[in-house]
Amino acid sequence: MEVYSITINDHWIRISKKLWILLVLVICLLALHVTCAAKIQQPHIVFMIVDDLGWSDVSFHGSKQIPTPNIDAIARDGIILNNYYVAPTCSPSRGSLMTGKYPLRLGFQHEVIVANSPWVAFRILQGRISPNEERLRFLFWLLNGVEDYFTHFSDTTDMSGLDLHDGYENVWDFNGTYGTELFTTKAKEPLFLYIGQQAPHTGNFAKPLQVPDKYVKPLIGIPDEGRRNFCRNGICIDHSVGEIFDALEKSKMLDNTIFVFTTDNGGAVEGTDGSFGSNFPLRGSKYNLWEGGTRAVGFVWSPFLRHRSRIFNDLMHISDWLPTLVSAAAGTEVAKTMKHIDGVDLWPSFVHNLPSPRQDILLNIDSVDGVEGFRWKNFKLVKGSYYNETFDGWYDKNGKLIKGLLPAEPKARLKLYKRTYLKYLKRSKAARTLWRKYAKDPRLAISCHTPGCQTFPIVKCSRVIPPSESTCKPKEAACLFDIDDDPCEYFNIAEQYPEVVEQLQFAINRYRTAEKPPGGQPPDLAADPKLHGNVWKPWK
Ligand SMILES: [Ca+2]
Repeated sequence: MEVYSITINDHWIRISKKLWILLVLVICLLALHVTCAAKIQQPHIVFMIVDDLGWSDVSFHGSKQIPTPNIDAIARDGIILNNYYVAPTCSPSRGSLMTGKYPLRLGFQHEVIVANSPWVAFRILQGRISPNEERLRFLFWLLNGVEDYFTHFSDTTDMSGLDLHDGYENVWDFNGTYGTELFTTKAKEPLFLYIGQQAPHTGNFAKPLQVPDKYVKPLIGIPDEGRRNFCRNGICIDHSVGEIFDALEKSKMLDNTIFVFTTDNGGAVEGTDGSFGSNFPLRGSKYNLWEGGTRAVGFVWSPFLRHRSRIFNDLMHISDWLPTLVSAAAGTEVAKTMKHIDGVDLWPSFVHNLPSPRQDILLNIDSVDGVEGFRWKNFKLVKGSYYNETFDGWYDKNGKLIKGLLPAEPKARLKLYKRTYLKYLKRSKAARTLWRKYAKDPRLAISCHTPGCQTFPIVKCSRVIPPSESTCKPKEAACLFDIDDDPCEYFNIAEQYPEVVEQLQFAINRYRTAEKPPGGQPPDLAADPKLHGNVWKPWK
């Protein structure tokens, strides 16, 4: 099994590289072992993680601003993950993905690990992959969380330099090539393909939203310029998904492929980080534990999934991908041998339409900021608040703070949108591929295979937004919500269910001793690209 890794983003390359090596080696070795022993057919795994895509930044969640027909077509023919959680920022999510562990076990529970911060695993970049591991190929990647989409230079407050790499080589000759298209081109020869797309995260702070003119047309109806430009980034991602899906079919690999799509955290709202994501109607934003920060866009598609075109309402956490993909590649018995992880093998649930064995999720314990959260069945507990309660409110479809009553959508506009959307969906590359190959029409309704299941992955809440101060003061006491009945976290029910609060608090405390000291360190001036030929690279 050849292994490729494209673009590693968002301040975490030092640890991620090591962890990714571990992940792919584990999967490859286990898969190889079982293939030899039992002649199991190995799947191709295509794993795409996108950066800062919010709940309402895809049209299959109901967004009428970002048409994502390719993403929607595959999601609607696959399994849509409707109670799927990630960390509220990049480093912890990606750390969990690589290790199958909760971020607090990695020292990733507090803030992101920035590119010029010393990190013990950093030396892994210094050519530690031996010639015997040459089949483990790392192609294009970038080190920082932000960079120019065209020049591929990354700027921090005090430092600037090229941040585009092919293995251990610096890549200078793609100046002018748009980032999303560059990585898509590089991703067309997969077997085990990890694609960490740069978008829709903002570029450098001086020019955060960059997109070629050809993506401008479909979104001229969005009045807010920042949101409009952010949406164009979302269209780029959709285009990328369609291209890769098409390439899989042309390479005759689709029949044997598992395709995973996930975001790494909720959308950043109101211009935070220069971004204009939307998590509507969920509460909060990137950086916090409300649903808007942690309930993620995600789906899995594969011909191996016998009951497709359905919504998976059971709990899932990003740490589950490691044992789940090991299970898919090597069998459930091999996945069971993975010890000391928090992730749960969901492959049998996906393939056989079984309930998830996962009953709870530790959302985080950050002792530095005093923020913690836990989901158990339908209940969710949140305690503490980041950034002095700045992101504790509700934000509309443009990522703007909602005050009072939410305006209703004009009916005529909804009709027009529906007609246009169905056309987009039918004409998308992914839909045409699904029709040609499997006679599947993604415009058809999602089916239900279990009693009480949903057929539409759209969260709806009351138009009346309660004042957050009156319902929940998470800095003073833990708040409790029933997410099944109240997905928008309007109503704090901690006083009605003190025994549930106590039980969830007890569950959190069980993890407290596992919390490692946060790994982020102050920037090291020796990391300055000026000292290394204007390139972001290992400096120690
Ligand atoms: Ca992110």
